[in-house]
Amino acid sequence: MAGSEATPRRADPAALVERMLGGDRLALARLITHLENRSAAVPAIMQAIHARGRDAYVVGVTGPPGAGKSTVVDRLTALLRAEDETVGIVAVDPSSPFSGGAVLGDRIRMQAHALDPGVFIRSMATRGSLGGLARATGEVAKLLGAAGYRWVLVETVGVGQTELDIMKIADTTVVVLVPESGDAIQTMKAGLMEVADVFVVNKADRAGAPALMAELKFAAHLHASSTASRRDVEWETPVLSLQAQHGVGVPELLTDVRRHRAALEASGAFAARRRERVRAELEALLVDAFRGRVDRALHAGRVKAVFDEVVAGARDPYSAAAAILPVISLEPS
Ligand SMILES: Nc1nc2c(ncn2[C@@H]2O[C@H](COP(=O)(O)OP(=O)(O)O)[C@@H](O)[C@H]2O)c(=O)[nH]1
Ligand SMILES: [Mg+2]
Repeated sequence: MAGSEATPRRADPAALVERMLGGDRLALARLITHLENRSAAVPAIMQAIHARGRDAYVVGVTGPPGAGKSTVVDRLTALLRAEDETVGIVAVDPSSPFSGGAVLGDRIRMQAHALDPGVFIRSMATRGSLGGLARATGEVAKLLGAAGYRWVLVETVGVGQTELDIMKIADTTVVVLVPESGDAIQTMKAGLMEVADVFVVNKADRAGAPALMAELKFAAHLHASSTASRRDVEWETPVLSLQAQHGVGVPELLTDVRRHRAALEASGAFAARRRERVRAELEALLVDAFRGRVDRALHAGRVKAVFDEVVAGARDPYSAAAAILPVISLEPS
């Protein structure tokens, strides 16, 4: 078969990881594609990069479409690069079936950074489940850390539950709002308060910005005092005024992100949260593996027979579940 010599090497995840660690951007892009597509190589990739142990600091940037998230990410990247920090950017669009489509405009705007070896930009869209997208995004952030990027900026579109789930992978989450986003805020307020470490009111040149800032400050203060006793870090979400397009307020934003990082590290919350994330990741993998076994078992053999009995009303679901559990175990079958 033509090209058969090259194929094994290209497909070998360990070889791709080696190339990526040597600074090969194409290898990094291919590895991300594996993660995005949830290919069979994912476990081998994650195992190969695990030993590297380098983690990036992950900053999530979320908010409604058009709020200025990409502009904020672009400006933050410029500031970080001026300090010689390296930056990986992941733009996640759960609504787009095509990777890249929805963020084409961003790509064009990001062109200056795209030529910079200290910046890696990638857009991701959903393949299958949205839970899968959150997992893939977390793994891509790890991969970028292993590749040597010190900061990972994750942009997600929207303020729905999916975006909030994706934001769980971030160490610091920046929520970008604009005076026009009033309605979205009202419906998502509780969720936003939970997830936001820094609020940004962008397009502060527009009418309504001061009122929105006052409202957010009040809500952030209430939230901080009502949750004070059960929080792992002393932190009241600041509310910043920005004109991202002109870079106004962006240095202050970076300062607050770093202040939040310092607060997390000082309180021990940073390490505790990362441990909790790893625990949750393992649990999710096990639950998925078990669900896969259950699904397969439903369609054949003894287990299918028990299901059929329950469906026919010949047996109750509780005794059936108790009978099936020992059959479907996590031991190799
Ligand atoms: N008036 C005004 N427009 C801005 C500001 N920041 C960004 N924009 C514009 O808002 C539009 C949407 O920005 P973008 O960063 O793509 O938003 P995203 O969809 O949240 O990523 C673009 O045309 C930006 O140039 C700002 O501070 N003031
Ligand atoms: Mg954008």
